[in-house]
Amino acid sequence: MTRLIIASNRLPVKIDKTENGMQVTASAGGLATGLKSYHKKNNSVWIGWPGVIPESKKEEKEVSGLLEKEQCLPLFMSEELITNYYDGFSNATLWPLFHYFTEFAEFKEKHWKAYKKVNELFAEAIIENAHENDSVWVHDYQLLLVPNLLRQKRPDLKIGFFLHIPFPSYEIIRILPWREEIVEGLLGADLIGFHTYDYARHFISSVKRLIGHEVEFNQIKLENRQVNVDVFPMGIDYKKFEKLALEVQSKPIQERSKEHQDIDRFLMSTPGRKLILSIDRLDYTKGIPHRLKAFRYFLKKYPEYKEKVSLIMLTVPSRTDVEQYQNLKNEVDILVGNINGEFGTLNWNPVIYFYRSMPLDNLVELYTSAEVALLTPLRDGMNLVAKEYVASKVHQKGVLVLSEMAGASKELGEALAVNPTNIRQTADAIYQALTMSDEDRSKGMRAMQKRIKRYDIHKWADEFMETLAETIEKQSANHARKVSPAIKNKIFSNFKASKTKTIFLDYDGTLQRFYDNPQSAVPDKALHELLDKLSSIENNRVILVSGRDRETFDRWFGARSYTLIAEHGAWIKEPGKGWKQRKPVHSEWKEIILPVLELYVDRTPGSLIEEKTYSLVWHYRKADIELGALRALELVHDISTLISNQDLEIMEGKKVVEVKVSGINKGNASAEFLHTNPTDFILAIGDDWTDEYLFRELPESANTIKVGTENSVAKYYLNNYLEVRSFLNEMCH
Ligand code: GDG
Repeated sequence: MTRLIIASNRLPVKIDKTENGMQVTASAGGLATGLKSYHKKNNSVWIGWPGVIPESKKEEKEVSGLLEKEQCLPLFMSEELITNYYDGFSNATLWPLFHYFTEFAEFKEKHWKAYKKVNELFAEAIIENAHENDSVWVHDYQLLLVPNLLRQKRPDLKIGFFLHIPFPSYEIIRILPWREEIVEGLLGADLIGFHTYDYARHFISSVKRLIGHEVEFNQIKLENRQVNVDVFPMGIDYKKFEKLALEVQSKPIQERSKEHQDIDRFLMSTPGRKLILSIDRLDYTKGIPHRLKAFRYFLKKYPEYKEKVSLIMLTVPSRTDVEQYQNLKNEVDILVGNINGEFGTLNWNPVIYFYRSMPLDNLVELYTSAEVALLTPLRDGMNLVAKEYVASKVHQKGVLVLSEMAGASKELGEALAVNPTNIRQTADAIYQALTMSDEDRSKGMRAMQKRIKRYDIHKWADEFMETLAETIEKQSANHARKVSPAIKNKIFSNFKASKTKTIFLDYDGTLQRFYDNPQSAVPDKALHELLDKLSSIENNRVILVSGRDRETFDRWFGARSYTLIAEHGAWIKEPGKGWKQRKPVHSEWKEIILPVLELYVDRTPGSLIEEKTYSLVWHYRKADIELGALRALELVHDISTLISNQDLEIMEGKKVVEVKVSGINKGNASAEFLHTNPTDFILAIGDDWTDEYLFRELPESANTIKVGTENSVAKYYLNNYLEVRSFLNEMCH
């Protein structure tokens, strides 16, 4: 049975060294609490840092022993590694950058080195524990390099990755000196999950722009496999919060916790008193100063709420050694002091401020008691607190004011959405929340509850794992078509045994790599030698079938002993003879189409026009990848209306749009050739969709090979032009 290995920076439990020895306690935070139950019920192992640095081998053993009971494996790190990898690269580089706080991001080589080192340690620990074909689920920004490190050494593993924080726009990620390594690191995974579609599309755009891979919908096409990118908005353990909320609310007042009784007393001391709640780690991404300013503005604008409303703010200490966090703490302390000083009375504090963490029960007491939750991060991957608040509002008596910059805002559409930097808007949203009718309040709450109850943490984890399994299944179905040694041997022995043989080969992308400028794709010496060798085999005909213009083809191959079919089948040249046209040319249409293409060249920097006898081609390989694709769509649309009454057609190839006289394609040119030159053996290799005409027209017995893993009618595939060359080289022997 295959197992699941989970890897994250922290384990779901942490070890504390106390006077009474080592203690195991649950880790706080969304990832740990969320995945814990999934981990327990499945046969999985969780690898991560245990939160302690053992001082001896004996202590290490003790920690490992304690964790074994929790199905956890510790990854120990030295103090120095933690400082540079965790405080350094993870929290002083990636965290600020990925949350758009570019001014806080540090770029230090020593941090990067430690980050690489720790990612290697994680990969090694996973590899040591992974059986063949196990699944591995890697989590979060501290381990971005792990997927590729695993892929290099253990391609048998099923590798999933989930990012819990935002993936920023390309304009941000491009700032990072190690941006390519980071993106390549992630591409080692089979499936990469994000909380929202925006993060997924930013990632895809970065892959296209930084590495240049092709993308089809949410599939990234690598040379030899595909990476699936998908959206899985993380949920919470809904039932747990619902149950706890019912429990704390149904307790008679005198049996409630001391903290809960304090809240009750506070609320009852003045008629109509209400609590607004916010909970977050004290982090600059959470927008705490903006929130306080909005609350101050609210008190100024709506003075009738004095002594009626308090903001209860639970801020959990976080990364306290880091300067920005210390500065933030000072700023928050001052703001809270100012507001309480300015507005407070003898029996009323406008802001009730806690700088510590609380047990879960107390957290739920706060959720159930607060009429409004005010969650206003400047950036937040998801924000689970928002969902926990909604789940805890079992009587629907609450309103959520939520920043539109939190991933959760995508699912919690009934919340009052605010731009957290807009102080006035946030203040008005607080007012709106406090004055909302019971009916509107419960309608909104019910709708949100229904949604997050269905897509809870269990569903989230199950869906991720199911998608990972499906991704692998698709990949293996695809692999079945890959030219394996057995398929190769079959083709080679047929080739040898056949009396007459014919090989159709496309040029660009099949025998040669793509160049930004198509004229640079000149055949190299090795390619000439290969083609000469192939065509010198007795009773073997080699035909190059390309979309290229005949002048270029003539220059490159005119003197060679093989047949050339140029311009998608418009021209044919037998060895030692001249070019023959397959259909009379008409070219009046070019006067109409050329100015349109020129307009597109002007509007798309980097693109260019190529003129052939039968066609006009707009190349956009050198243009911005997204602009090029967009303009190609527009161009096809514009031209379609222009050519409707003419004998023309549009072909979209790889980074080209070609307008050509219709009824001419690689397929009918090759069929015509075969008609006059019958053969016992056919091999055809091509990479783009113009080659599909060729594959389709050939008899069923033909050996058709597509270059690349896209859908094709070809029987088999090879990954790239290098594999094609080595396949053909082997065939010559
Ligand atoms: C990252 C992303 C994403 C908080 N204070 C206490 C406490 N908590 C619990 C909450 C909640 C969790 O911690 C916080 O989760 P968030 O999602 O709000 O924020 P991050 O810690 O920044 O998490 C975030 C998340 O990963 C998951 O993908 O949503 O965007 O930044 O569960 O209840 N728990 C207890 N005492 C506290 O004082 N017991």
